[in-house]
Amino acid sequence: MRIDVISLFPEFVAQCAAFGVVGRAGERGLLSMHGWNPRDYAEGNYRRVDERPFGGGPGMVMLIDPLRAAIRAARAADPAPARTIYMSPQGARLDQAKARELAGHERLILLCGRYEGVDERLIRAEVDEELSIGDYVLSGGELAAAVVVDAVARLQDGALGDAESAVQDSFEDGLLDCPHYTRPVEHELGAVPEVLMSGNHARIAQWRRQQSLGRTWQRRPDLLDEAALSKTDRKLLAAYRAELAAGKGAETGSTAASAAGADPESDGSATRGAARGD
Ligand code: 9D3
Repeated sequence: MRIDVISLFPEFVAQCAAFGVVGRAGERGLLSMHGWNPRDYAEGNYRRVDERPFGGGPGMVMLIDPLRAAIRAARAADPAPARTIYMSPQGARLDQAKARELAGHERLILLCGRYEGVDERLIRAEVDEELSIGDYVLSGGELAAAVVVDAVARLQDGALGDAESAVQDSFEDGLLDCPHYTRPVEHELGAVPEVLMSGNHARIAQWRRQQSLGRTWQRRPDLLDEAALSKTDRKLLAAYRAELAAGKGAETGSTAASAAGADPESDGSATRGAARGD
């Protein structure tokens, strides 16, 4: 996959992609990145890329022509068709499904705005979609573009090692991750849950599944569609809630094994929608 970044700070996005999984994807030839600076396509001694907004108001707006010339130069640099995406607070929110969709394109052009944004006519003429990374205010599109590059690069076939792929699988079901522990077993901050030391792989898998369900229910109920859970998952979650209500704290790892027989309809409904004490 090839990603072209249109930005007044194109090296910034490239640097963000230079390390870890994404850096390795570059080294393996799974991802190539190219930066295009609209300043290089601006006219005149001052090479202006922005102007004051018609209608008045604070801030500056990015000019059509330097951006359009940069976008067209990027398109012309490779014959494969590119999806052109404007990183914008007005865009649809990036999520894992969108990352997967974008990862399937052979080419992306990510347009990063600065100042108040870009002239609307440029968006209408040259942009296929607008994309936000969340409801908070950034100073420009570059960090958002770096997020897209990271999310999309790790989805390229061969980008992840075996261990990372296995971890990825457990995320793809839309649940939060289970807690992780490593040595030492005993520490002044506490002990490792006994189940993880048991050597019983079925029990461990069940405990981890229960932790994922329970933590998703507590922290991100918006991610959890309880009706879509399997009967086993509903029982595991009910047992997690029951342990929590009993004040034991389901994260001590005591009773995942007993969950299979628990009543799935027991308790928990009173606290739904509120913080669930973790
Ligand atoms: C404070 C300026 N705001 C006036 C109402 C508008 C505004 C303009 C430009 C807010 C942010 C920006 C710069 N942001 C991006 O370019 C951006 C962004 C973001 O700010 N949040 C989440 N995703 C993205 S994608 C691009």
